[in-house]
Amino acid sequence: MTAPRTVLLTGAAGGLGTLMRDLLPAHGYRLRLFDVRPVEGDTGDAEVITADLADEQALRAAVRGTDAVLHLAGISLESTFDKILRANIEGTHRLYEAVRTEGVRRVVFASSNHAVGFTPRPRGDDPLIPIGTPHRPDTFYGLSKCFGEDLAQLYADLHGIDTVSVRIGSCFPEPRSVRNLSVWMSPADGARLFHAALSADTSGHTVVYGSSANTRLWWDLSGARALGYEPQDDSEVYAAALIAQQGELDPDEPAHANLGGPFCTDPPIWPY
Ligand code: NAI
Ligand code: 15L
Repeated sequence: MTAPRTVLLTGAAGGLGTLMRDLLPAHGYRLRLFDVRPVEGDTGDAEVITADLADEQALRAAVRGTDAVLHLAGISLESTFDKILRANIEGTHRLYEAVRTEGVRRVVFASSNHAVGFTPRPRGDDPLIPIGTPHRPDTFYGLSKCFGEDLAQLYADLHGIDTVSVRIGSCFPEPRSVRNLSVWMSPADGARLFHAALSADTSGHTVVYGSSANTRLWWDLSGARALGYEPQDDSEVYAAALIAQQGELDPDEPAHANLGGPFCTDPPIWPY
């Protein structure tokens, strides 16, 4: 496919959206920013749309004329089922309907490690978690990401819309926990991976894990690399300080046993 140039960035006012709207233009994109909250700060020459994913007309207008969508908008932590249903499940469905109606051919979907959060994390010489591991959500939030991935598959099979679903680990400026050391995606690597996902010559629905090339990696990054992603960062530079502060992960702790970490306990416990 031709490399997309104009990209609709949903969730542009959020943490990851704010990082990506700074970093993605350097990869050659002109961004259109969409969020239910006003997008604060310098938006450069980007067009800004303040609207809810529930607003079909606003979504259609937002999608119209773009080459691809990077879909970050939604509730990003555990919440009530009703709130998750509205923002993540119905919202993502409405977005795909707008994409289908307006003839956009590529979506990059911000899935999450929490779609497979109850998968036991590797220990010792265990193999890395493969991309084909079955859905095993740890929260209603994770369940909505399973839905998003399946929705992407449906729209690929039925309507020929290509999606790359990125099961993001933790994308913050720095890792915040010992668990994050295994799943952290630096913002710069995040931009590299989203760029690869937006522009790769791939069709149908592709699912990849999203992280930096961490020494303590828990999952297989080969799918992301096959898109052309070349991670440059490793969380190991933060390891000594975080371990001194929080201690090593305890394999007998329920909050440390699985990929999703503290999302697997009720309620989830900080730090993630
Ligand atoms: P965030 O909570 O900071 O940002 C989400 C944005 O979506 C907010 O600005 C919010 O206003 C917007 N939003 C929520 N509901 C909306 C609606 N109905 N209509 C329009 N906009 C709406 O989350 P963050 O950290 O920026 O994450 C972005 C995406 O990436 C989320 O989908 C999240 O699930 C996913 N993700 C993020 C990870 C991370 O480490 N930051 C890890 C795994 C997945
Ligand atoms: C996610 O899916 C969340 O959106 C993000 O805020 C982090 O908590 C991340 O997972 C994580 O697993 O650390």
